[in-house]
Amino acid sequence: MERPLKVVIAGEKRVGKSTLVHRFIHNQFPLRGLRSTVGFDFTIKTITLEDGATTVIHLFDFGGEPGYKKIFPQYASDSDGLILAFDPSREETLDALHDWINVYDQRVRKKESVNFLVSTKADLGISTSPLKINEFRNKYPIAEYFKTSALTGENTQRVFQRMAVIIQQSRKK
Ligand SMILES: Nc1nc2c(ncn2[C@@H]2O[C@H](COP(=O)(O)OP(=O)(O)OP(=O)(O)O)[C@@H](O)[C@H]2O)c(=O)[nH]1
Ligand SMILES: [Mg+2]
Repeated sequence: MERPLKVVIAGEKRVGKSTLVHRFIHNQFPLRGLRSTVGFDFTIKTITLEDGATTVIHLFDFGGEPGYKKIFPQYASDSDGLILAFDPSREETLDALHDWINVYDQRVRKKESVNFLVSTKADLGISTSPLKINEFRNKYPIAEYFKTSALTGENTQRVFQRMAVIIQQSRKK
């Protein structure tokens, strides 16, 4: 069997990482809200791709507490994919992603991982300036950018589907 795809999700506290994962796994918005993640949560999910093939994803959802940046590289260093999440209603959470990337540094810069930039909470109707997004994308090798909402389900399956497809393509090279 094919090696599972290891995907890591990072970003500041309360941007909605765990809620995005919850929506992806259970197809539901957690009504009571989730607790802040302590360390990281690990989830395994089998997904079916558009061509009917199945693949297993191992998801590591990191808590955004600054102290976790120390443990992040140790667990993230051999991952295939990185999802960088920010909350458009708090633009500083986009700026803070530079820090998360710096911790993850080598794999991103050497293009050893497939990196996505993901904004959350699209249902709030606050968008980030395309200029800022482009600036970020020019600085780092970001394969794709998605606007998501765990509340409405917008793009929540698509992010993970695309991640799986692109990782598989990069493995075949
Ligand atoms: N309106 C709206 N709120 C959201 C959405 N996703 C998450 N939230 C809210 O944002 C808050 C934080 O969500 P979490 O998923 O716990 O955030 P996190 O990034 O995992 O936070 P840490 O584990 O502390 O790093 C919660 O109150 C969620 O209900 C969304 O798509 N829309
Ligand atoms: Mg969390």
